[in-house]
Amino acid sequence: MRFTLFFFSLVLSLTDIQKVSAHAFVDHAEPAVGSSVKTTPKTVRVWFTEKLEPAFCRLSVLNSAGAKIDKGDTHLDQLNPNVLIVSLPELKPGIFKVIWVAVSVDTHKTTGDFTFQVLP
Ligand SMILES: [Cu+2]
Repeated sequence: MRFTLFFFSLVLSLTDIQKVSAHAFVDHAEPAVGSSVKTTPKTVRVWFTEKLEPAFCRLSVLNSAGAKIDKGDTHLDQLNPNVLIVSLPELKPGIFKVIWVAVSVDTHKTTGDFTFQVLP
């Protein structure tokens, strides 16, 4: 039993070493990074380059006054563990900033932000 545990943790640490360079960064998003959209999106979806650890991930959406306007329900896409989703209220035209905090399954944390615009 003790040997099995030792072997298991050895395999885990080797796996860890292989993944050491794999941090989660934004692959693409909906609305797209820097885009202008005419229809108000119901959600912001962000595709990351790695599988995410949902408990430590967050998407925040701020309006141009810097107020947080998302519904605070950041969650993973049930079908794709690389995708974070947060719901939005009805948006008025303006520029919105998405701030993301991502922790990949290798426990590395990355952060960043991007904007999109809702046209009148
Ligand atoms: Cu990493």
